[in-house]
Amino acid sequence: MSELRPSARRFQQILAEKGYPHQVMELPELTHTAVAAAEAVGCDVGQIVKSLIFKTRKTDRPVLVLVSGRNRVDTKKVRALLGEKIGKADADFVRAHTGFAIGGVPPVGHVSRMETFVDEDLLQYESLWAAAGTPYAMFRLTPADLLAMTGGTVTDVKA
Ligand code: 5CA
Repeated sequence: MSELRPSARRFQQILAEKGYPHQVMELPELTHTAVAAAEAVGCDVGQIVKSLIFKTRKTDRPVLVLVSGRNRVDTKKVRALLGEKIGKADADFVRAHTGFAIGGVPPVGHVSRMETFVDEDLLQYESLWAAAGTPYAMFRLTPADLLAMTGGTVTDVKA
């Protein structure tokens, strides 16, 4: 296997330290959007796990929403689950709390622990693909892996 770029290598190390055997795969094409990622790995766009960071309005806490590449997040549904309004996080907030830049944010291995919600639509697939540290890196996992790795709450978050 060829050398991974630094952030992808760092994420591969994080997986290994946590005892996960999953392999980070670097792709020749950009995978910074769900559609691009699905094309690059040859899967359905619904199988792409988008790792989206939101910020609670009053308390400035990061919230992680793992959503199918097919779906958009209804922030009102997340608000109802949290009991607090949320807004989109900016790039600096995402990097500060995850340790990764937008476009490569993985679902696990972040700097901060955060409340995590998992789109129930992800559970219908046999396998999923998620970002692995850079906009060129992905890894394959099952829905059960995603739940075990993140401890997220499965729920309806889609718009
Ligand atoms: N590697 C792909 C597929 S896994 C990926 O990371 N997709 S993603 O959807 O999880 O991450 C991109 C998301 O970052 C976008 O959906 C959007 O919600 C967010 N984003 C993009 N640009 C900005 C920005 N300037 N500020 C805040 N959030 C942004």
